[in-house]
Amino acid sequence: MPVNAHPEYLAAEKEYLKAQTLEEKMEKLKRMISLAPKHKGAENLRADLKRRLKKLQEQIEKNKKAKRSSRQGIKKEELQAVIVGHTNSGKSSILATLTNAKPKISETCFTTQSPIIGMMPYEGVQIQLIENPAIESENYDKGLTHTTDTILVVATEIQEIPEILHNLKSSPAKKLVVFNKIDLYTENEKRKIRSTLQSKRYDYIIISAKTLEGVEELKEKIFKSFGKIRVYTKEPGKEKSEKPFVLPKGTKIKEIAKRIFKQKTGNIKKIKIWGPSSKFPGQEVGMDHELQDLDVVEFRTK
Ligand SMILES: Nc1nc2c(ncn2[C@@H]2O[C@H](COP(=O)(O)OP(=O)(O)OP(=O)(O)O)[C@@H](O)[C@H]2O)c(=O)[nH]1
Ligand SMILES: [Mg+2]
Repeated sequence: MPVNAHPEYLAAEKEYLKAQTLEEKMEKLKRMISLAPKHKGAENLRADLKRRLKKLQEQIEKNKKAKRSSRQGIKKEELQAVIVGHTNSGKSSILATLTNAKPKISETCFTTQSPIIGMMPYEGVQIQLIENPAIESENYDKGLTHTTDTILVVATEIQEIPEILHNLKSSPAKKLVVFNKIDLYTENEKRKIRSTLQSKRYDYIIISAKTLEGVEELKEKIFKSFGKIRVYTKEPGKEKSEKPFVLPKGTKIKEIAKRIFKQKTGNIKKIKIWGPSSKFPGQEVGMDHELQDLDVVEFRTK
């Protein structure tokens, strides 16, 4: 110890070496600088610490910029969910199971370093899913959680959930708890997990990205979380459209009519409906009829 450093300085140095993120490192380094010996013999040490601090600050700024530009590259689709959770919880595995994306999956921590996008087809609609890097890493993009519709909170232990939800408090998105790696538990343990999740009143689902248990139900829950309905249209005597309209719950027929016929809704002579909102197949209804998920509407113009 040629510069006769104070024990407090040495303790700060230890913490600095243990720090996980760049922000944490910067904080500890600032403390080291404030505790560094002030005498002339320690001049080099002080200069070195300041150099390190400058480098760290530059690195942090660079990462922030990269994050901003990577987010600019993500165009938000109409229906979007972001996958959030600790490292190794299986976020990439879930993304790979549900979408066309091919993220790297590995047992080593912090494999995903930037957001990864995938598209999940679900009964005629496309849902955009984004894996956010681990919540405890410096690559985690909090901004994504503010603009998305739904957040999939991935956890493999009950205790993680409240802490992650707390972190997401400022986000207006719906939160769906996805308890992953359920294949690692016995039936008895599973029952306990289920009843705990229930008692905490989480909107939750238990899955295994490995055995695919619960994955179909997860897709359905993701779609339902958006609070949207799918409505197909058909022309008289023809099959229903391949792609549905995706509309807010409570939408009335006139909204679809406006989209299809623009100013010419006056040309519509007859409206028929099949599906959940109809009393019987082909029921004749008016413009104010409220639509439900999976309805089929037929407009007759003459
Ligand atoms: N047994 C079991 N293992 C799983 C399951 N899902 C993921 N894994 C394994 O858990 C490890 C981590 O999976 P990833 O999907 O890479 O996890 P991640 O959350 O994306 O992790 P990072 O991107 O590194 O933060 C891998 O070895 C996966 O094979 C599961 O349902 N059951
Ligand atoms: Mg990953």
